[in-house]
Amino acid sequence: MNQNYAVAREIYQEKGVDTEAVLQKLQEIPVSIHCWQIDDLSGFEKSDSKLSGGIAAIGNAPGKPRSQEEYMEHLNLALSLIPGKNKLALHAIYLNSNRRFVDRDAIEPAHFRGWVDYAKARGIGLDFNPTYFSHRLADDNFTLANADESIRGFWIEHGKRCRKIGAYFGESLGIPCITNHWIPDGYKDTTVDKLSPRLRLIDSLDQIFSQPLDPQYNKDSLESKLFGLGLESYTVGSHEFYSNYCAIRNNSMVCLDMGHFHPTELVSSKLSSYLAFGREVMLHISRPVRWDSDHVVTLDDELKEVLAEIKRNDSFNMIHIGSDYFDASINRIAATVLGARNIKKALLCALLEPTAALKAYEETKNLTRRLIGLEEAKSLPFGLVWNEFCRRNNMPADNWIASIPTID
Ligand code: RNT
Ligand code: ZN
Repeated sequence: MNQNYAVAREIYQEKGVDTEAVLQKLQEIPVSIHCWQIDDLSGFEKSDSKLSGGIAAIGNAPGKPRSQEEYMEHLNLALSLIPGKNKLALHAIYLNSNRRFVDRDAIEPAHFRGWVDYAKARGIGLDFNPTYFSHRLADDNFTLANADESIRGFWIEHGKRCRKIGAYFGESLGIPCITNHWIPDGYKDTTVDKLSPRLRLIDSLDQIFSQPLDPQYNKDSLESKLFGLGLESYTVGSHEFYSNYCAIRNNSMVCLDMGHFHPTELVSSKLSSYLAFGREVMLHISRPVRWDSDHVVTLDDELKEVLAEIKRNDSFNMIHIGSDYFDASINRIAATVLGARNIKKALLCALLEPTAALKAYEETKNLTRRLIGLEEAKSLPFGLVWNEFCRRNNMPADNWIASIPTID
């Protein structure tokens, strides 16, 4: 056994933590890696639509894939450097349409057969995202809440088709797909009628979800947001809106994106309120810097706290972990790997936490020991366990960047 790991194992053992059991769990808990950091959310759609919807991949680092083939090479490389169990989260614009343009209201499972083969070959599951942006019918930033019935109908059809593709993923792979719906809808400036768009959104969602799908194949999540670029004043799909929709309709779960809240609001403190009602939650792990900037995820306190919450409540079957960031100012393959590894590192920290002891302090009202215990846990040698995890996955623990040829 690796000497460093042996030392770490002993140190954790003294704290009542079994690192072997932890390594096994870390191997099995899936993290859904988003496919869109690799190419700044460009996708494979044969259209010249620009990224829209109030989001932006800012930067011009060299090495952006110039073709679908190159995109796949970059994705393969990224996935080959992320240890443990993964899923891959796709967006509808990553369809394979044989060099023909297929509009969003016409996409079919067949356009994603290649991805199913890809996932099968790797033994991973797929998640899905309808693309309700970067399209001429989203130019006014209204999709499912659009007052124009034909435009709204177009996007409803897109949502319905995406759920079917999600179910196709789930059925083909034997791993449920989570289809996450995020719409940009909203206004830049002071809004007079905030209610009507929300009533239209309820109606659109009800139509999209009118066909029940086996949750073994497809589950849906609804992603709320506070504001977007050019959409600063009003967002139809707010946190309260979707929380109520999901609870009342009981046909979907909320998706909490870490960048979609007021800067002092923490996703980590929201999770238990959903668990208390037996609700599942989808997570978009992101990193906001001053705004919803979608910076590459770093191993910061809030990331560790989110993962710790899931572990402390033993809710890995209820809270689904996915990544969402896009930074075009650094190497895109490295960005994908770095953020994903940081999520897994935070997961490792959570699993290594001596939670039982900490909970006992809390139950016996020993709040001094609780705080000391939390602080001491921070300097335990989790990095040595991480290195062992990478070793067992036949992946480099450090200097993995040397495997990325497009980097200086
Ligand atoms: C946008 C949302 C959404 C997107 C992806 C591309 O603010 O976070 O999840 O980032 O669908
Ligand atoms: Zn998101």
